[in-house]
Amino acid sequence: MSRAYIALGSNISSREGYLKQAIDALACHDLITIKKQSSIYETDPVGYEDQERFLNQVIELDTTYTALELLNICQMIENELGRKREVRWGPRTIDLDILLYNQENTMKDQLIIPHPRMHERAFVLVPLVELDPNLTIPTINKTVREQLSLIPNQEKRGVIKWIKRDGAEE
Ligand code: A4P
Ligand code: MG
Repeated sequence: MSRAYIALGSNISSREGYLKQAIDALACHDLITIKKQSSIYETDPVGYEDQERFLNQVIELDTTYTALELLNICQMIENELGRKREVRWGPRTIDLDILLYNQENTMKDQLIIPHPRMHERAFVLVPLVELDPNLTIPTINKTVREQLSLIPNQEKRGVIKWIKRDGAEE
């Protein structure tokens, strides 16, 4: 059995709906068991900034799929949920990134694990610390808590726990 962490992100309405549908679609697989879900965070866009704010979340799962099989499943779910790839880092119904797979270090054409930008991103580290602060990122040999403490406060302020309000736009 392998343990993986997946980051989810959406900035096209209904953002919460897309997060939920993606988690449900992963949970449908017999060989995947979702163990934990972080809170949902509303986050300022990073990289390409001229776009709507994201909802981001991280989940922990156990699986007997290989990392590549898991990537294929994630990409199928992205396609089913209407993901279009027009602008790099641009708006998306759903993005599913594999952050960690056991403590493996993988660099293939289609798959890099740990995700190469995870350690720079408050929108990944904040929810990940919530799931397990002592998790190690093997490429930098630091725990996620240690790594989050190195992120500038200004970036952390762009990651706010999201609370659903009745009637509000999701
Ligand atoms: N790929 C390689 N490694 C992985 C991995 N560990 N997990 C390949 C998933 N995919 C991986 O991804 C491009 C290619 O990366 C895939 O074909 C896969 O084989 P993509 O999902 O098609 O394109 P993308 O999402 O635009 O690229 P990427 O690299 O996932 O983007 P990032 O770096 O994740 O940035 N701001 C906020 N606040 N919240 C966000 O969620 N997301 C992005 C996307 C930018 N800014 C954001 C957010
Ligand atoms: Mg992606």
